[in-house]
Amino acid sequence: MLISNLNLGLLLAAVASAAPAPNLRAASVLPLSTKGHNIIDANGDVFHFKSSNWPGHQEIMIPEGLQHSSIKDIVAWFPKLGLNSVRFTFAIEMIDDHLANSPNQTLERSVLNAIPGANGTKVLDQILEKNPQFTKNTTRLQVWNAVGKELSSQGVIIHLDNHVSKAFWCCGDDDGNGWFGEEYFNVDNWQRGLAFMAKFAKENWPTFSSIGLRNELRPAKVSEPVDWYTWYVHMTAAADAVHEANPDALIFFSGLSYDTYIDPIPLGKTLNGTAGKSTANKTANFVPSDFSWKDKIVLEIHKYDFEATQDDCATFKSNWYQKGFQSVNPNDKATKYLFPMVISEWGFIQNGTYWNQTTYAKCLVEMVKEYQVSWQHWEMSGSFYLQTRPNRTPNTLVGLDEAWGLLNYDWSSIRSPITLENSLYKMIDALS
Ligand SMILES: *[C@@H]1O[C@H](CO)[C@@H](O)[C@H](O)[C@H]1NC(C)=O
Ligand SMILES: *[C@@H]1O[C@H](CO)[C@@H](O)[C@H](O)[C@H]1NC(C)=O
Ligand SMILES: *[C@@H]1O[C@H](CO)[C@@H](O)[C@H](O)[C@H]1NC(C)=O
Ligand SMILES: *[C@@H]1O[C@H](CO)[C@@H](O)[C@H](O)[C@H]1NC(C)=O
Ligand SMILES: *[C@@H]1O[C@H](CO)[C@@H](O)[C@H](O)[C@H]1NC(C)=O
Ligand SMILES: *[C@@H]1O[C@H](CO)[C@@H](O)[C@H](O)[C@H]1NC(C)=O
Ligand SMILES: CC(=O)N[C@H]1CO[C@H](CO)[C@@H](O)[C@@H]1O
Repeated sequence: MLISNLNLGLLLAAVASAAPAPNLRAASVLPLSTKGHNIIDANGDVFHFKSSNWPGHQEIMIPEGLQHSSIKDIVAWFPKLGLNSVRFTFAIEMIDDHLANSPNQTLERSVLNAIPGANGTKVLDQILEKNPQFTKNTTRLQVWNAVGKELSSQGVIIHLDNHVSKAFWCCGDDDGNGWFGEEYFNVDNWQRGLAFMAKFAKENWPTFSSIGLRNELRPAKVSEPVDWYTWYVHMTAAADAVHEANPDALIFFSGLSYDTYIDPIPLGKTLNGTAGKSTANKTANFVPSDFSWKDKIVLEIHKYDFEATQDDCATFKSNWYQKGFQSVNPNDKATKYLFPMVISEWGFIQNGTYWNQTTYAKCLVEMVKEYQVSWQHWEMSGSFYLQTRPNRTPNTLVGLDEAWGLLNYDWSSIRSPITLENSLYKMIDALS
């Protein structure tokens, strides 16, 4: 963002007049709730998430980047880039370990179990050097707590996202994390973990606002039946658990097929089971007034550019609209229920040219301008501690660069200023 002299002047004036600290300002807009297709803050004003993702769901199960930078410096990037919030991703495995009082939760065991040998020792030493408030015995949850507290003290609104059950890169077909009842996706542990984190965040982080029930649900060969009826049963039960643990939190509902569509919910379609399976002939209807959390429901959708789109923006928008944006259009006769929509993942390679190689970046901005929906960019991270992907050779890479990250490899500066000027900053402007 170009900080003009005028903005700088205002900033200095604000500092001089002892404006409330960012933490108090941010916390004072909470809790959030919904009204029709809007998210509204505690003062009744429309609120938009302008976020980037900060992953913490991979093998080590602590937020990425701590071997390169202090928590304080990483958190400072959010306001510096003009973002008001973070989508903070976690694994259910972390809560399972915590509740089992596992010895593997310490920083030392977390790092060395994930990266055995000298490479792991080096990462551990770097984390402790950059963040000397921790020791080898600090637990994952203590690290999370420190990060959440720093986000709160710098006024960054916190949205938690349950990204996976078993902690590794998300998401692939049949990777065990994709659908209810799949190899790692134990439904009871998932609901317990969501409730735990919603409560933990409420008790510890003044700027905690919301939680996403599950990232990118997707088909699986061995799991409960993959259908909207099953979605309804488990997602509404999870929302009950979250709401009981933290009645203030917004609850984000993702759709099917890697969260690329959720239109049956705003359209009020019957949610069906699957012929020949245990859900055959079963149906449900997602009627918001049925739920005690009716004013906390937010829909989320993801959009990437896998088809390298060259569509003009009118085409891009009308195709995408059909996937769930009926929820934010009171004038659409097909819309049965209004809900706020959040584009909870979008992004692309930050290499200085891709933003203009397809129409994706430009059309996303137009979509946000037209429908005034919140968004959460993928992602802040310049690199990962390690990343294991089932279908890649080698499976595991230590210290992998993240070419899509807003930050560079060692999290010390912006990776591609021209890309930011033509995407992230325009997405911010689209909501001002
Ligand atoms: C701790 O991690 C080690 C190494 O991965 C594993 O063998 C052990 O079973 C784990 N212990 C618990 C209690 O999870
Ligand atoms: C340690 O990491 C480097 C890359 O940073 C890699 O080349 C090497 O194979 C790793 N060693 C082990 C034992 O995994
Ligand atoms: C970590 O815990 C172990 C076992 O309880 C203890 O012996 C050791 O002194 C602790 N180390 C630090 C740095 O706190
Ligand atoms: C469920 O089945 C009914 C009847 O066939 C159909 O009208 C409806 O569109 C189906 N729902 C979804 C979400 O496809
Ligand atoms: C589902 O409904 C069909 C048609 O009414 C019926 O033939 C079938 O037995 C039912 N299946 C189950 C599992 O109830
Ligand atoms: C950026 O990435 C795109 C997609 O991979 C590629 O086509 C393009 O050549 C890259 N640009 C640069 C400068 O490397
Ligand atoms: C796809 C796209 O947005 N292309 C643009 C790339 O930049 C040139 C020059 O600024 C524009 O004319 C293109 O429309």
